[in-house]
Amino acid sequence: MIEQILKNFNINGKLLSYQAYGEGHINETFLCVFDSGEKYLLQKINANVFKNVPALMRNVEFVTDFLRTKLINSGKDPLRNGLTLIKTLNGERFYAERNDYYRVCVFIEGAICYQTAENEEIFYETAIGFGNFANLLSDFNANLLSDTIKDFHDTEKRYTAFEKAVNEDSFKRVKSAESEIAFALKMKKYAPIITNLLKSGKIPLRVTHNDTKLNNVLFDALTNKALAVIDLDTVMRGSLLYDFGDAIRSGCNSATEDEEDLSKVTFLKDYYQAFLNGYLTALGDKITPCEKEHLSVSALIMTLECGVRFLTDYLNGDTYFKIHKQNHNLFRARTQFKLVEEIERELLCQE
Ligand code: ADP
Ligand code: GN1
Ligand code: MG
Repeated sequence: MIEQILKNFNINGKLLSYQAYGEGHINETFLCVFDSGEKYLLQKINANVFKNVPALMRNVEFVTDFLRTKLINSGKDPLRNGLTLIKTLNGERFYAERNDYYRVCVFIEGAICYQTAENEEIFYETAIGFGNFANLLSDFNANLLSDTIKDFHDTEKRYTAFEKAVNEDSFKRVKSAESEIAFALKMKKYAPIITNLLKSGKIPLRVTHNDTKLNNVLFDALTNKALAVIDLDTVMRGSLLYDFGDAIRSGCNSATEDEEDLSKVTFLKDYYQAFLNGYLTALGDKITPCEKEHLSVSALIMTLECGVRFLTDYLNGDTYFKIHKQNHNLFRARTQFKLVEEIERELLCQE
């Protein structure tokens, strides 16, 4: 099956082996090794999540082409410092079969990615990676990009979907998540902050990554320096606060996103400071005073939003995020809410 799909792409040689790869929650990813020694990643794009795959792949191509020129101009290796798409034999960006969509990119060798930040230096480097990414895209024409997921980080709309899931209770799971639901509702006051700043023009709409979790940066395995920002499916117009807040959500957690023992989950304030330093260094003067002022609250909002999304998916019967065990989305929601509590106490109460 995988072999047949790969035959549609512009790759020389014979497939030797393939294996499922990575820990993403959305796409299905396979590492494919050819007899030439070349390695590629084949991804089945999640068409349940991304409703318009052709538009998504156009975005990815726009962005990777734009970044490639910049990388070459600054003397970097575009094959290692960015994603490189392989086209199909027909020159298309993806291959479609029935309602399934596949794409292939060059596998970046000698790279690692982290599921949790092992130390502050790694998280500082993550900030350099995402900060440089934002900086490089700061003169990219945002109007070229389609919204791959409408209202992706509109936290208020995420609450609307959550409250609908609670009211419908289609899977009779509300009872088992009463305290999490109550917590989410208590925190609802934070939901409109970023959306209102954008609506009133107090902060700009930019081209942002929108999924700045730790495992979406590849590191050079030898130097441990940030190598490439990957997972470009959600690159579209957004706020810098989305990217900052979501990175803090994923990297300042002392445990994994799905840790069941909440006593292991704490918000790492030193890591927050390390990320902040790296992000501000990489962005230079590209950040506005109003954005800067809202960085700490964005950490709370993005963590809350993610928790609400996990909880909504739990209530809706786990149709969005891949799950690997029973109650997986509920466990994920709990870690996010524990972090929210701590972020509020550690970052916001003293302001
Ligand atoms: P998802 O949307 O499911 O998170 P990603 O595009 O992030 O999918 O890919 C999943 C994982 O595959 C990443 O976390 C990373 O470990 C690995 N990966 C993705 N692209 C590459 C690449 N070009 N080279 C090496 N590893 C990659
Ligand atoms: C998903 O694709 P992945 O695993 O990098 C999700 C993010 C969530 C994240 C939570 C397109 O990211 O929005 O923050 O899971 N991506 C999409 O781990 O919904
Ligand atoms: Mg990913």
